[in-house]
Formats: sequence, structure tokens, C-alpha cells
Amino acid sequence: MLILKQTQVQFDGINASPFCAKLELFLTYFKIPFKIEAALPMHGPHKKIPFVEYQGETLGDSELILQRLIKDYKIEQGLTDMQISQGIAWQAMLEQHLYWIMVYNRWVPEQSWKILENAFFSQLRQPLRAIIARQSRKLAKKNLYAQGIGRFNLEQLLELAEQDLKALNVHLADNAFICGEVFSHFDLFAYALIKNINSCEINTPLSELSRQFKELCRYQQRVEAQLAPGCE
Ligand SMILES: N[C@@H](CCC(=O)N[C@@H](CS)C(=O)NCC(=O)O)C(=O)O
Repeated sequence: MLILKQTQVQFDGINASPFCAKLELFLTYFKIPFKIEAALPMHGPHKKIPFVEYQGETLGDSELILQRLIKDYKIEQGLTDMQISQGIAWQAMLEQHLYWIMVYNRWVPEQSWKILENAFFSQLRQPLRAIIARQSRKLAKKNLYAQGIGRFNLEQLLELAEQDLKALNVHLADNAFICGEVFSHFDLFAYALIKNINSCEINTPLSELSRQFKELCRYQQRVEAQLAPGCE
């Protein structure tokens, strides 16, 4: 059986990592048997979570894993080549841009950091908790700087995030899902990201902005209806 290695921290009932949530939702939706084990990024082949133990191999990267499973399980989603290209473009924006703005909003502003620190490190005892939390925050800021997003201030980032959110909001006003009227695996990261950003359990400046986009809230509900057992 496939073993999904990921964080067990959740916000509003969804994995706090949208990449972990995407894979978990995929496995559940396509009824691929799996079990979850807690893991840290440093244990994964790319030093990131999620990763999986599958057919005697350790595989990293949610997208590579998902594509392997689509092939192995011969999953057909009825997408045209055009829909697939649109899905890939949206995915790049969400996974490589908006996701990082969310990461910044969680790890950098003091108020959100306090909530995140408590969610991720409260099971550790002091003084270990303070040391690990400080090191992890330092690493997150370093990664944000290397990625590029960490070079902006919060005000500039919210301006950039607004463009992404507006674009997605416009798209979803006319399309039920990322690839038009067909619900597909491309919706899983989009949904997991929006739900994480909008979470009431970790309110960030980005959450306040995102909640103003009403089509995104409606989209969240549409995806939840698809994911409800018996709806696939
Ligand atoms: N491209 C990877 C991205 C995974 C990723 O960024 N995971 C984050 C958690 S949401 C992580 O492990 N971060 C730890 C780090 O970068 O040190 C995927 O699709 O799996």
C-alpha cells in the first residue's frame, strides 16, 4: 500500500501544506489505497513534503507522484489538450507564485508567525521548541529570499497577490473549475491553496484580501461538493 509522508498539521480541516493536501485529496478522490505517516521535509528525497513510499521506491514531489499514479492507475479525466495546457498554466501561477506569497504571510508577519509556531512546534518541549522554531523560521526566510518573493515588503506582495486572486476570480466567474466545466486534478491544489489562505485558524493579511473575492469562496464550495463521498 502507498504510504503518504506528510505533516499532520491542519488548518480548518485541511492539511496546512497545500502540496500535501493536493496529494491526499487525489488519493482519496481516485480511491487509491494509502495510509498517512507523519514526516518532516528533511526526510524526503527532495527535502520537501509530501513524499511517498510506493512499490518499493521513495518518490518526492506531489506533481511527479500524481503523474506516476495517473499512469499506473490509468486515470482518465476527459481533458482536452487545450484544457491540460490551461491547467498547467494556472498550476504554475498557483504553485510557484501565490503559494510563496502565502508562505511569506505565514512565516514573516509576527502575528501569523505566532499561530504557525504554535501549530507546528507546540508538541516540542522548551528549550528545544524555541531553538527549532527559530531555525525553521530562519530557513523559511532564506528560502523566500532565494525564491524571490522574500525580496518584497508585505504591501508589495499584497499588490502582486491581488493580481493573481483577481485573475482566478475572473476565470472562476465564467468557469466552474480550473479546466472549464470539467473537475480535474488541477482543482486539487487550487482548492487546497485557497482554503489554506482563507482559513480562519491562521488569519494573515493575505487571508483578509482573498476573502474579498467571492467567486473563490463559491469555487471552494463547488470543489467540496465534488469531493464529497459518492460524487465522483
Ligand atoms: N514541488 C513540491 C513542493 C513541495 C513543498 O514546497 N513543500 C513544502 C511544504 S508546503 C516543504 O516541504 N517545505 C520545506 C522546505 O522547503 O524546507 C511538490 O509539489 O511536492
